[in-house]
Amino acid sequence: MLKYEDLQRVGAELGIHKLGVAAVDGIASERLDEWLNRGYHGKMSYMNRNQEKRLNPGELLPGAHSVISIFVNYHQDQILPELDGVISKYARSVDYHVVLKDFLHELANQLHADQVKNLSRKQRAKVYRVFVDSAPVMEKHWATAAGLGWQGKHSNIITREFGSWGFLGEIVTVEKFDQYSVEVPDLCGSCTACIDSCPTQAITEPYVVDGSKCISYVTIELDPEHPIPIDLQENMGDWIFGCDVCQDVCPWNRFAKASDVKAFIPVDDLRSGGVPDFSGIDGDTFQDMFGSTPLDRPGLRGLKRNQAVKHQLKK
Ligand code: B12
Ligand code: SF4
Ligand code: SF4
Repeated sequence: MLKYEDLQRVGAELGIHKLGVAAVDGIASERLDEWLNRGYHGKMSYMNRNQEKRLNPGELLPGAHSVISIFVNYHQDQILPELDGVISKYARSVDYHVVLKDFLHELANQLHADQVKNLSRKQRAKVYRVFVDSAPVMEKHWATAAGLGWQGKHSNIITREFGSWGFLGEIVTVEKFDQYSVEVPDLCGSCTACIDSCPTQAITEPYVVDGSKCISYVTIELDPEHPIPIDLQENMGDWIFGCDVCQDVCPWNRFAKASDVKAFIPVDDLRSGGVPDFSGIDGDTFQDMFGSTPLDRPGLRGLKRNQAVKHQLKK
């Protein structure tokens, strides 16, 4: 049995901005099924796989009893130099998967000190597992269940303290807690700012995003071998990697605080030179400049495709 009080104490000592814990429960499949049936995943075929695991953490870790969820603020308030295209705030620094995994491993180690002492790495993996984004885990569901915040109408998790500029990560554990978190209410009220301002009308109804129409999807997830659909190109504006519009307009982000996590300070090349013209850069230079950042996902080919759309629009 783990203590809720220890979870909050260790989390605060490690500098994790928000954390909570939910008891494992199967997730109802209807909304995910509907989202997939409507084709809102586009070509993200990984969203259509491993549904048993996605809906039930017990399939990822047999005997799982609790899901600890963390929220780490990445907001930066410094203004970057003139850019040849805009890169979403979340992608200007070291890849968040690395940063969050470090937080999660440290937190999990400390919390399970008694349970895992003398255990090999393989044996530990039967006690707890950590996840950030890449595994089939419904991270927003668990963040809500762990009381970190509510799912806004743009579908991201919003916290009262930091708004929505934060990454999520989880520890799934076989341990039970002496106390579980309480969910917080939805505070969107009658606001519809995110829905009204989405450049591609990707928020088809409150809380539902058609991923295939989202600028984030076409600039990051859509394989560089595929051209961006023309109707979306016309509405991409200056975005060449990700999109922050629905979060920029959210009133809950007005009071966002700059993150104290040093790893989230933008990389030198973006701070000093801004976004380069990718057509003039070779693969090695790209790796040196941006290999440690999320820009490596679409890679140089993807960024060239995206920037070409922006250049075309300016003509
Ligand atoms: C696939 C994916 C995408 C896709 C699809 C987006 C989407 N909304 O699903 C694309 C590529 C478009 C994308 C974009 C972005 N993403 Co993304 N993405 C994911 C991923 C891998 C899975 C999300 C998922 O399961 N989608 C499937 C659908 C079914 O889930 P859903 O949106 O939660 O849908 C629910 C609601 O519609 C709800 N619902 C339906 N009706 C109603 C009614 C009410 C009243 C309520 C409350 C709910 C509700 O039911 C559905 C099922 O639960 C997660 C990581 C993870 N493993 O969870 C990151 C994740 C969600 N992404 C993240 C981020 C940061 C982004 C971007 C902000 C990046 C950017 N700046 O460009 C954008 C935001 C775009 C947006 N408005 O959603 C963060 C969000 C952090 C946060 N604070 O919430 C995550 C959690 C990654 C992480 N580890 O931090 N993403
Ligand atoms: S990230 Fe941009 S394109 Fe995607 S839903 Fe939000 S505003 Fe729309
Ligand atoms: S912009 Fe308004 S409706 Fe959208 S998530 Fe923020 S508070 Fe909710």
